[in-house]
Amino acid sequence: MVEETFEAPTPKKAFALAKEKYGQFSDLQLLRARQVLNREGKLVAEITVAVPQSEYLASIGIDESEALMEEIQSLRSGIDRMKELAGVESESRKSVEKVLKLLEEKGIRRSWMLQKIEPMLGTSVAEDEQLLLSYLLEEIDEGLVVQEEKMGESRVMMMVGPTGVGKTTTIAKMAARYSYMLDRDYRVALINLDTYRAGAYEQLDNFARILGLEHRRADSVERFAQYLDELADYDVVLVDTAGISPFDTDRLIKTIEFLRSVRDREISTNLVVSATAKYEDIKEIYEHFSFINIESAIVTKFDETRRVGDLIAFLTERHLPVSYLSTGQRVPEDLEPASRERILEQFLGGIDG
Ligand SMILES: Nc1nc2c(ncn2[C@@H]2O[C@H](COP(=O)(O)OP(=O)(O)OP(=O)(O)O)[C@@H](O)[C@H]2O)c(=O)[nH]1
Ligand SMILES: [Mg+2]
Repeated sequence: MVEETFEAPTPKKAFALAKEKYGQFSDLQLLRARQVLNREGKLVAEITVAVPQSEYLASIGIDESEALMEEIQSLRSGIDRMKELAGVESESRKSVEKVLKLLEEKGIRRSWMLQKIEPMLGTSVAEDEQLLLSYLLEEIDEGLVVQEEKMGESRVMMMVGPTGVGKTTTIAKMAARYSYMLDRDYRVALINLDTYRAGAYEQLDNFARILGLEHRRADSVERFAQYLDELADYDVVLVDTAGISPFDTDRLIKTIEFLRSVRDREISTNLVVSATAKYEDIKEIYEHFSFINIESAIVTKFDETRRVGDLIAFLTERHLPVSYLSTGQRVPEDLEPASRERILEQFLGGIDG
């Protein structure tokens, strides 16, 4: 695939530009969408798409075999470089390999670890398995960022994420938590932007009724802005959104438009991810949502797996703060503010034994 980036005042317009140019291609994938400052310092929408290489080359009049030769050449030099590195045989290689393998099986990425242990190579740390393991675990510990629960300030919190991860359940838990489980009773209201799935509104509405919470359904950008205005006196406004798969560009753009429409109120956007997701999936999801300024990750289904290495690997590499852990289906009990100890404990289960 060949990538190209388009810039426009809004994501919709940027995607329209991509469609105009590549709409007739057999495949057009949206890879990334984000907000950037352009050369004039203006906030603009930037969208990166990918199209099939052969069609792209044909469209600009290049023979594919030439391009292929170039690629092979660059691969060759890469292999030569790897051979060189492999030649640097040392005492510590075996222990390094053993520790890398152990953590790799737990989900931590080899490339990340290699980068971290590079300064240790050739020192005594690299020759001692236990020391090396502790060193890497410390690096992981340091890389994990936890966001403290922010109470006491009026907030609008939006949950975004793929379908079925537990966005709505987490909102219900949070609504209860803020309403009556903390130091004081916070005024909580709910807004639902999920107008796609049948029953999405009702799922939360039953719960809102039991707790006596204000709950609104916003089916347009204007309504959303209006409701936020009307709910300005509330301590916490929780916004539920439709699940978006990484292939669903239209829904993503709609969610972004909702966010961009509100200028006078800051919205904290939280990416809801499942602890059971694989590294590549989390990465894809995160990149998909990168247009939106993600403030924190909320990790759900923490009860369903002990293998949280993929998640940890991603969080530490991106320094993405985790705010809450969802640890089961029970509302409201199964929600806790994130803690590094808790995440590491889950990760370490089984490593020592
Ligand atoms: N085991 C476990 N199940 C969970 C957790 N959080 C949510 N679930 C379950 O996951 C399922 C989907 O939850 P929802 O809250 O509807 O997910 P959603 O992200 O709102 O889904 P869409 O709106 O369809 O995108 C439900 O059966 C929840 O009970 C959790 O932490 N652990
Ligand atoms: Mg939902």
